[in-house]
Amino acid sequence: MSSAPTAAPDPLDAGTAPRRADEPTRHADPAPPVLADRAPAAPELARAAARTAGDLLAPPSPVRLGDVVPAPEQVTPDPAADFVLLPEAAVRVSTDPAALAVGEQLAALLRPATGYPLPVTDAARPEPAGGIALALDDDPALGPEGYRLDVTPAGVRICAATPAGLLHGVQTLRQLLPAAIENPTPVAERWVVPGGSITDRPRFAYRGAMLDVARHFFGVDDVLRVIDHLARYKLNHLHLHLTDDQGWRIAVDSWPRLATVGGATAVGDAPGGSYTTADYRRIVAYAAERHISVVPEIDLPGHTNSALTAYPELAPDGVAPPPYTGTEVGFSYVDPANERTYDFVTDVLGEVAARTPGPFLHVGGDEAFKVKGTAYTGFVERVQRIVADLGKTVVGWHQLAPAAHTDGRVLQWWGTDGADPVTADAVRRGARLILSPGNHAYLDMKYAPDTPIGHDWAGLIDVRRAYDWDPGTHVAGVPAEAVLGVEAPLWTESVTSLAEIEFMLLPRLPAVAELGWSPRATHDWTAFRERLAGHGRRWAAAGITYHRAPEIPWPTDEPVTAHIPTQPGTRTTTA
Ligand code: TNX
Repeated sequence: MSSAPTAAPDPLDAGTAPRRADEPTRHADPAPPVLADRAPAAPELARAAARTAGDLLAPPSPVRLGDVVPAPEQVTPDPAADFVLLPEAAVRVSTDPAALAVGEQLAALLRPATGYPLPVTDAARPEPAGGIALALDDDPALGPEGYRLDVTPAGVRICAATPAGLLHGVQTLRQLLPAAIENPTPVAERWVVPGGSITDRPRFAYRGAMLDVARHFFGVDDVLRVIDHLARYKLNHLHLHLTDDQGWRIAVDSWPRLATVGGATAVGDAPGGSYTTADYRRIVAYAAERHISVVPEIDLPGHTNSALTAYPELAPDGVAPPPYTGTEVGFSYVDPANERTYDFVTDVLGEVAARTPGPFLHVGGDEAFKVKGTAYTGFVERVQRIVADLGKTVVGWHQLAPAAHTDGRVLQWWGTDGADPVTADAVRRGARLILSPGNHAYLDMKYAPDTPIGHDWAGLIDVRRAYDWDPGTHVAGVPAEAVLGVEAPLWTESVTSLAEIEFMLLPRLPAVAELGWSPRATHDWTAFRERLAGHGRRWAAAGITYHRAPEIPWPTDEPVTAHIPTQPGTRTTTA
């Protein structure tokens, strides 16, 4: 740059050092945290001088303020107000245990790569003071999950009405730092945050992802890592598909053989497994710290072969079927004409509800091909009442639609054709929808014909297809007000490892997350693919696997560390 100084400024002459011609005067007072009632000590002077020298030579932030996924509601950049995080910075937080927990999470996210101590302190009115302030204030305009982020040379301030809003602001701040912030060990980097303000809040209340832990079992640590990915993109629900023909994955004290017998198998020859009560509580608590609610699914009345192997009394013929490790669907069911089935449902849902702080219980209801007509709707109506009696809100796949309405009921729509009069009718009777269109949001679909794992029954889903739909208008006759939100399900017939989970989630999960969070006015494929491109570098730095989808302009300097599965994980064919 022609205006760059030819001689290094005198580091101890902060006040008179020459400025670059393009350097605004904003840094004239870099506001070091100097106490007013005493003369600054030599180390403070040296730090202030070094900071000024650094500013004079510094390039602007490599990230623009709007480079955030999901796109924020309102972004006002101020290129004259970049902030640089320095080693002595602290995280100051409102005096509130949940807000302090968010402050601790922020510090834990920033410490590894910066190597800075980043102490977390509480204050009645936290001020940035050369660091980061997280302030709870009850600006009603931000709503239960919104936040405001202000970046000035003096520091970063995130305000929200709730700890959840603060955490969303933290995730935004994380994306505004250079990608090296994701490194697990310290790196030499100028930790600059682009100046300006963001005001942000979600379009939809429910933003989720589903992990099928029944077809293949994934241990607690894998689930916690998936929760981290959800939190990064401001999702607030993790739906766990806990039971299916191939395995029962949650311990139930009153029906112990469900886990010990029903949990022993998985698709193909893969090992089975199930979560103990303590495991499940760990998942729920880890999610709750990230303001994510777990939605447990017990799939009924179909998809129950594993339960029938454990308790043949629930089978229509009373005979235990052989364990099932294939991937066909629709053949198994608990007997809707047997009262013992309702004891089973009441006990299982009761135990799961007692361990689940969130409001929702998911009861499946899909592909029960052998339970038809009034046998099916009668069963569903009884199950809906059981859930209501437990004080929970029932969620089910949209096959529940023909059953009678019950207060608050939520249908998860996984259709591929937005003309669905049966679902639209259930909405007219009061149901709300979670949208998971099979041909846009199903993350078990292949990206392209040569994707080594995944299905294609709902078509191929590249990143653009995951992004290009509008939850507010997708199902005919369903107004946006009836849409609770969106969810991206990952079925795991062909997915066998954490790396494969990540390969299918990334980069499509952020696309669905943006549909759930961002105002429709920000929807723009060209802008999205450019914003998303910078995330490859972040995932690589964090050791996260992702698919280098060809339609995303990934930076070419990025090290390609991503693992791409080469072994097709599917060991059997899918229906
Ligand atoms: C349909 S979607 C299913 C699942 C399969 C999935 C595979 C739904 C509610 N049921 O049982 O795993 O397709 O894509």
